[in-house]
Amino acid sequence: YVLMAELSKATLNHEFQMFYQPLFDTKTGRISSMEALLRWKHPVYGYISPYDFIPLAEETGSIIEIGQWVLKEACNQIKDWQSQGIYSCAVSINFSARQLQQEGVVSAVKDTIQETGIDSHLLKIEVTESVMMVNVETTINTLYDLKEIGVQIVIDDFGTYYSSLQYLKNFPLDIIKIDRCFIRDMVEHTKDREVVKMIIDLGQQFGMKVVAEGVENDEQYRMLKEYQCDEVQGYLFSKPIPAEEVNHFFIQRS
Ligand code: G
Ligand code: G
Ligand code: NA
Ligand code: MN
Repeated sequence: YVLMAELSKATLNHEFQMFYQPLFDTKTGRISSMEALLRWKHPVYGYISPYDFIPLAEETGSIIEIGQWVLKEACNQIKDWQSQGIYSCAVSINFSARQLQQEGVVSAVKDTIQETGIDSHLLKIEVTESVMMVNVETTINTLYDLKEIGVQIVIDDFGTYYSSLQYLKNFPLDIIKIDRCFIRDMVEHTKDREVVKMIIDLGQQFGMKVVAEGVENDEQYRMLKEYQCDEVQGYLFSKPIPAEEVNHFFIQRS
């Protein structure tokens, strides 16, 4: 696979770019935070989705270097938004399995936060259930260590894998993101709607904030407000966009 060789050069060649997708508070309608989403702008093939290159990067191990770049970039962006006085905006980054298992991941996060001088509460780390499952004991310890620094922990795509209530009970989670497949079907199907309601109630009972991802239409948004889901994210509000475009968004919406 040709891409494999090129991927290892991409960081050096500055071919990566972060996009940001806003999350909104359902009570105020304001931006609550941003999810940082990686894009690879290949000189020949154009934008390549993380779906296509993250698994590859996991395999080759270049995910570590890429992940470090993402972390740095996100922290710099937090600092940038903060210093522009626009908003004190939290940013979440996604961690893959190998990143979370990596030795020294906690100190890497800690060092980057210190170097950039941001408030650690403004950084969130998103991990899917399947990523958490890789090595449960180690994962729990790592997440506790990250939380101790002040970073917020998000469980992403919740409801799609084993969805063990054990995770919600034993893992130090701050935010739970309901997978977009339930949001997609919630208007038409009672069962999906009930799952959404259940996750919102359970998450909030456990003291977590609940986010619905993949919100694409008004009816979904209306229901989510009715069920008192804390935050929403999706194409209805904005797709992932470059940081410069987000600035404009802040001024409009907040
Ligand atoms: O942004 P998009 O929908 O194309 O993302 C596709 C997938 O890639 C999602 O599952 C998302 O979580 C993942 N992804 C996006 N950015 C990053 C990143 O910086 N690191 C990791 N590990 N995964 C990412
Ligand atoms: O796995 P994760 O939840 O991190 O994936 C994030 C991806 O979801 C991003 O790549 C983004 O492009 C995509 N996404 C964001 N909003 C929507 C939406 O409303 N509908 C769909 N289908 N995808 C979305
Ligand atoms: Na995510
Ligand atoms: Mn998700």
